[in-house]
Amino acid sequence: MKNLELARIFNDIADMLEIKEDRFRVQAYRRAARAMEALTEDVAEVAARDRLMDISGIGKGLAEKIIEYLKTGQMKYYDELRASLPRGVLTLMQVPEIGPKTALLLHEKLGIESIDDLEKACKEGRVRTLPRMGARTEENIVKGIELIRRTRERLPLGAVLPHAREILERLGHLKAVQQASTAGSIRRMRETIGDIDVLVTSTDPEAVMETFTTLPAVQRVLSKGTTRSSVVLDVGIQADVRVVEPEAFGAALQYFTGSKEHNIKVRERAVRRGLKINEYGVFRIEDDARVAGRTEEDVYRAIALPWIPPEIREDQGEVELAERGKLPRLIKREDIRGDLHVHTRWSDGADSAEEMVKAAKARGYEYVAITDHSQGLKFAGGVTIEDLREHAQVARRLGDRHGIAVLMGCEVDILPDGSLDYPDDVLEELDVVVASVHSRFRMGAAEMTRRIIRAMESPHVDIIGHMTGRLLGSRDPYAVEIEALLEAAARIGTVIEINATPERLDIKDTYARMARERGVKLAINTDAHSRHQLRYTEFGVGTARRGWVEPGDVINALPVKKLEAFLDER
Ligand code: DGT
Ligand code: CA
Ligand code: CA
Ligand code: ZN
Repeated sequence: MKNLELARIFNDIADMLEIKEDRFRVQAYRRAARAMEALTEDVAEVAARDRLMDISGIGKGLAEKIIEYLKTGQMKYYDELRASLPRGVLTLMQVPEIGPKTALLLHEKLGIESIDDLEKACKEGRVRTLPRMGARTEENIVKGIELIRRTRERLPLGAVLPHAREILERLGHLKAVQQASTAGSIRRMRETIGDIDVLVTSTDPEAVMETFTTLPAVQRVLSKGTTRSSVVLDVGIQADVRVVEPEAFGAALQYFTGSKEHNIKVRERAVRRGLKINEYGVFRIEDDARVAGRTEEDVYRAIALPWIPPEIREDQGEVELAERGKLPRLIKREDIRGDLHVHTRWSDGADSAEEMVKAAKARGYEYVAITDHSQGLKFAGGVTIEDLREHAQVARRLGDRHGIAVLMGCEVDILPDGSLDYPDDVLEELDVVVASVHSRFRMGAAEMTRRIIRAMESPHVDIIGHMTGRLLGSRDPYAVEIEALLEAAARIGTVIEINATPERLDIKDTYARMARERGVKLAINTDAHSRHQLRYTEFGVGTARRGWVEPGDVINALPVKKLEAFLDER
């Protein structure tokens, strides 16, 4: 699939257009990049059906560029832009601290062309000689460089899962394949993935490996055998496929799903019972007889445990709880009855409110909240008070028309002092208010914590959106006192969001668990900026499950009447 490649190219084009200060087209290309990221289908197939322009954010010009790239592997416009800029400028912009102007300046004044050059210049104190740069800037740049180096080896789950599914599907379609599953961190829904692990059972391992190593997405074959092959996919991640015997499928699945720490616990437990567990099965130590292995349930049963969901196999107390029959009843995707954080073209979304409402209905939701950005957030198309009131009327009619409850809301910006970007009387008129921080990320932890608690204390704020502000691979969470925030949320009754956008997953799994332990209610929201992104819910649910979250903890698992009653009471 070329979807992510195209997303990267469009993002690069947007970066280069920023240097050229072509505001309007920057937006268009960012939107197109998001559309490519969110597209579940192979873009080549959409192109083959001549339906590219049905994708939100893709017009005629962009569709032509996509087709050009699919046909020739090149995009002239992209190549020309690249050629028109000095070497290295685009690379420098990968560093979170560096915008287009700074990148150009660094190149012109200091001759910096690479990230290594930049790091050296910072450490030697040369960057501070430039206008508006100081020792603090140098420190922040070095931190930014460390962040990209630290995360570059792993990719966000959201970028990897479609590829893993593609592999499963292609192999699963082979006649010679009986069972197929992902294993490893993908199956555990970790937020980032080191490599893709896939297991299959097959009567014809050679055919499986031939298909696997020649998939269109394979860039390089690392090894090819009959029981195991490894490749590198063109998105830059390794994938391993193992073929195992049907009698051992459950044991192999348990073993390769991990985590390592969970498996150590499980193995120790087996040994205490005179058993040995490995990827081939569960065996009696005294006579090596196999007692289990065909299914994972059998493996866990052999050591007197119920099956444990992969997302919580992290040795964080799950084995002990399983032993006492007290495992949580983890939330499932089907439990989610609506989305409470959705953007439309009224601010920076790619689709109209009506399209979002229809898409929510098509997912089987009972409700959806329209929550565009507030007035002060100019770069994200913040909505004026007058427009907001008009939108509210439109939104309510949409609900009747499409047979789904449409809640009118907003994502109100939390200003640096903790006050909100709409006055109280405006917020009061809305059904649901998400409040989030979008500026001044660098204040100290105490000040940031006070800022967010002050927002929670507003009687109109229902939900705190993406509470730590992190972007996987490009921005660390802001300094905040998580426990203080969760305790305030519990005291005040504020709902905390699990933002399901794959680069955010904010709050993260461990914080979600801390939240529910304190009785804080959660909302699993996509923050969708196009109708395709409503599917991000699964990543939020994965994060919630890793945080031991049950349906009763999540307000958008409530039926619509109960949700409305909950919001009214607040
Ligand atoms: P990743 O790929 O870094 O995102 O994380 P995982 O958990 O997928 O790790 P990976 O791919 O190295 O191995 C997959 C699973 O296989 C791992 O979760 C547990 C199991 N495994 C791998 N190597 C070992 C090992 O040396 N000892 C044990 N007990 N288990 C292992
Ligand atoms: Ca792995
Ligand atoms: Ca692996
Ligand atoms: Zn948002």
